Amino acid sequence: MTLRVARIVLREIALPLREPFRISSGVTRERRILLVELFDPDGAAAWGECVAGEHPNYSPETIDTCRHALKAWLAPLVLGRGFARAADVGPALDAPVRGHRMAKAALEMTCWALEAEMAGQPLAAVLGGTRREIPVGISLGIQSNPAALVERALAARAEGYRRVKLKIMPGADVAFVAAVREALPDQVLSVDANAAYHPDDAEHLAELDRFRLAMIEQPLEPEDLRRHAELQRRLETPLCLDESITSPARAEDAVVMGSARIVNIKPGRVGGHGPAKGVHDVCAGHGIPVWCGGMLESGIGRAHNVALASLPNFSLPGDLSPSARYWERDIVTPEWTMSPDGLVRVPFDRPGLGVTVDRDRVDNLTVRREELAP
Ligand code: OSB
Ligand code: MG
Repeated sequence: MTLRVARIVLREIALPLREPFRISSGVTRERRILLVELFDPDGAAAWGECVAGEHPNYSPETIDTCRHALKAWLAPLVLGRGFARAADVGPALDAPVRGHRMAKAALEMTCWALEAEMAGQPLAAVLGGTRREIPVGISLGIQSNPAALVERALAARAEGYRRVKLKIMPGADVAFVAAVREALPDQVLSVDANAAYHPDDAEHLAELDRFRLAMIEQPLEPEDLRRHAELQRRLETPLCLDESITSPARAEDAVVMGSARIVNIKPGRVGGHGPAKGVHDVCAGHGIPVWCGGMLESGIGRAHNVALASLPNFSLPGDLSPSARYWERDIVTPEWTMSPDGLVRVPFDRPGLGVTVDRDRVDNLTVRREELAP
């Protein structure tokens, strides 16, 4: 079976979040989402989603740089060409194009979905996944005061989440975490700084050690593995890296240097499912647990993340919240749900993504559509 892409449809949809989501570097109220649809010459089709945000506040890429990269450089490398398997697509994109990992991931991941569709297999199986259900954690945005955060953390526990992650930044950290820990003495808690701190803040960050956090995620700037390693030596709490981990080699560097004891894997951040599997394998080889991060994806991106998170070393709860946490209504059926004990079921009983894209709803939300062909 050869993978051939005869036509690519890029669309931008606008999907308002039910609640604004604030991280240290900015707030998101509505997601502008770039969707990718691939068609093989015989009519098989598959969907994927680009995770880039509207502003370059998480990574240098944005939805607009991704659209440009896909149209100008990446789509022409795939259109009209045959691939023996989806795993060959990533290397074909990497050879002539540096960086632009989120744009590459959108195309590469959709090729994996197409391979799964054509094989009549669930994407999770094609990726090598084994887990039938995955524990779910929630990521709570920065709130205006500790009481507001406590309220949301209590609601999250009541919903059954296996882990509650609090976004922090200077000025919204120790007092906020203290209040939540007091209200939820036994809940698995973690924090995520999205690179808001400086190496000089080590002493301040050490104040978090007393809250028994499962991890502190990405305290320092993404490039700086060495100072993460120095910080880890000063802290009891494990560090987890997100933005810093851009490839399997970088994951290996981080682990060997002692910059992280846990790794967050987002396939969109590392260039797709192929490199995400590579990061997973490197970490497994070093005894480093991983979990699947989220980028406020629609139900399409979530399908890809859930499939990936079924791989064996995803032993910690992922940011895989159900559709209703983000959207009034998702763009897939069935919508993503979570069991009362905080698990998401991997759709091993259906081929491809395991969900159906609601095409009418996507059409209604589309603000821009472009068709690419050889
Ligand atoms: O750092 O994990 C992050 C959202 C946007 C940008 C960065 C991050 C996040 C999240 C969202 O934490 C998690 C989710 O999708 O539920
Ligand atoms: Mg993060």
